[in-house]
Amino acid sequence: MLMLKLFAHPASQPSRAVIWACLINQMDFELYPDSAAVNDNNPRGQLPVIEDDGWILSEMPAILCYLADKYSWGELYPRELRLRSKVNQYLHAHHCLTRLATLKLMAPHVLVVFGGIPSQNPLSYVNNSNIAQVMHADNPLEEGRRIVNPVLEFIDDEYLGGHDFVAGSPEATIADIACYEELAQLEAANLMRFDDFPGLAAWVERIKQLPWHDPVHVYNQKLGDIVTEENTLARFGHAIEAGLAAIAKIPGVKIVS
Ligand SMILES: N[C@@H](CCC(=O)N[C@@H](CS)C(=O)NCC(=O)O)C(=O)O
Repeated sequence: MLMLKLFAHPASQPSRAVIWACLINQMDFELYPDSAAVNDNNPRGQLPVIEDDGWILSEMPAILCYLADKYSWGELYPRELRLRSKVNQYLHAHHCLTRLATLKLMAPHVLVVFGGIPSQNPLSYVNNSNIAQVMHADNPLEEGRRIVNPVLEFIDDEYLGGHDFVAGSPEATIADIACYEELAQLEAANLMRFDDFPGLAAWVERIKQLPWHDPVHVYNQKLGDIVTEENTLARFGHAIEAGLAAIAKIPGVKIVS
C-alpha cells in the first residue's frame, strides 16, 4: 500500500486538524506543504487534501471521517449512533460558525503582511469576502472580536455546557480537534482571551493534553502575539519554517517539497 499523502500546511487550521488526528492515530504520512501540489489534487484549490492509496479527498471533516472509518480510529469518531450524530452536527456547523475565528480574526491579521488577500481563487469568494469585510473595517480587531464573541459564547454554552468535550462524548473526538484548531490559535496570537468563558478555557487545556499537540502547534507558538507586536513577512516566514521543522522531526512523517 502507498503511504498516505497529506497536502496540508501547519499555518492552515483544517490542515493542522488532519495532521494532528493522523499523528494521534500513529499513521505514517508524507506531507506536501507546497501549494502547487495542492492545486494538482483539488480543483477547488484549497488545502487540506489527501491521497490515500490513490483516493483523493478534500474538505477537512470529510477527510477525518473517511480516515477514522477506514483506519478504525475508535473513540475519535464514535460509532454509537447518537454520539456520532453530535460529532456530525458540530462538523456541519463548523464551516459557518467556528471558522469565523479564522475568517474574521486570524486571517485578516495574518494576511496584512501581504498587503491584502493573496488568494485570487474565485471559488474562495465566501472566505475572501469575509476576510475583506474585517480588513476594511475602521477597527479590524474590534470588528473581528465583535463577530467572534457570540460564537465563543455559543460553543461554551451549547456544545460544552456541562460537557468535557464538544460532542458531549466521554473522550475527545474529531469535532474537538476541528474546533480547537480554530479557537486556540486566537489566544496564542493574542487576538482573543477566554477569561469570560471558563468552560471553553478548561476545554482548551484538556485538548492540549492530546498527544503531539506541541509539535503540531509550533507555527502558532512561534508566530505568537500579532496584536501588540507587528506581524511582518519575516516573522510569518520564521513561524512557518519552525512549524514545518517541528513536524519533520516526528517519526513516520516525511516532508516532500
Ligand atoms: N472547508 C474547507 C476549508 C479549507 C480552507 O479554507 N483552506 C484554506 C487554507 S486554511 C485555503 O486553502 N485557502 C486558499 C484559498 O481558498 O484560495 C475545509 O474544511 O477543508
